[in-house]
Amino acid sequence: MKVIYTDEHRKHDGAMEFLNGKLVPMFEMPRRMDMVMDRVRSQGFKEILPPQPIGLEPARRVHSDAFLEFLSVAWERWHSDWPKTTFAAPFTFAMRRLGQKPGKSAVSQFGYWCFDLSSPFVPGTWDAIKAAHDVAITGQRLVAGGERAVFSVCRPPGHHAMKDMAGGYCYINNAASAAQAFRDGGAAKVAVLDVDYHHGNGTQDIFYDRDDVLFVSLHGHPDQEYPYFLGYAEETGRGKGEGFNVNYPLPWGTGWDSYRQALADGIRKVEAFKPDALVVSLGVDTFEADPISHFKLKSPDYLEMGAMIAALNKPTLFVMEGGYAVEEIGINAVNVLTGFMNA
Ligand code: OKP
Ligand code: ZN
Repeated sequence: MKVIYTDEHRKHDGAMEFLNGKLVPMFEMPRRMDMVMDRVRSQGFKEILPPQPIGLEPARRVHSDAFLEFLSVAWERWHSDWPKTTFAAPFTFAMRRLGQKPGKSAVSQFGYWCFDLSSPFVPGTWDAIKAAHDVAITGQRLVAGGERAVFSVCRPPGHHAMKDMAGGYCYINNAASAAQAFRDGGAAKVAVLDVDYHHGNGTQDIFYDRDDVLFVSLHGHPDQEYPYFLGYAEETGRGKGEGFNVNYPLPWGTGWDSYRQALADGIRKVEAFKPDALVVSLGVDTFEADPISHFKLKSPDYLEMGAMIAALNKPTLFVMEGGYAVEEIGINAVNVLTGFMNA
């Protein structure tokens, strides 16, 4: 399996985040991808390729122009208002239903284009965002060109990024952009299977009205877990998209036995949809030792997960999302790929 990777992600290092009433060092850190790539190399993956300079055109198909414009100038805007700071995040959030528009100040713009406090900007953030998207679409093009499967080592992650909002460590939705790129490249139907511990609210948002992209997500129940407002089983799609959004909210403490049953059900839904391509939002924060999550998967379970995904027998793009047990993130993520390849 080819692996797409670049060191550009290192430029994004967000320092601190709020977690349950405390300001703590950010869990989403560059070392995560070092651990993934160490494992990729030690497990003998030979073809590690840099991304092509794809640019933002694919992202424009799933995000608004004004939102992408914000991301591209967010750090400069912040820096000109607050030159003595090295970290940008909102203070307040726009109530868009009242029709507000973003104001001129950086604070106003951050509050308009972000839905939470966990997508900070530092000087290199935009470069890392663009690189992660290039990594995703480079992988997508290889799969569209005939590769059985490719692993796009994206950082920052993407599945919380909505059409016009950043949040949850995410800015551009790499998996959604890749799914759309499959469509634009001629695939009639694409499925996105999101196995990250957190609900892929951004991907759901982007495809909610559509019947050409099936979104299936397994995640911590929103009554208990981030992002708290979305991810319920009742969210099944809207308009012609009705029936093409499938959520499996699972309680804290979920282990492989019940996870496997939900995954098998989700995989049956993907199979029935008969997609031409599959995008996997690959988060391994379902791991028992993950510091911000509450599922109980063990490292060997990820081998079985990979084998179950392989049984779909679809051209498959793996897009890296979450996973914060840094010492084991490489083992767990690469176990999915190994299980897939050995199936
Ligand atoms: C990103 B991904 C909860 C704080 C949550 C954001 C979590 C984003 C997860 N008190 N912080 O889906 O792995
Ligand atoms: Zn997650």
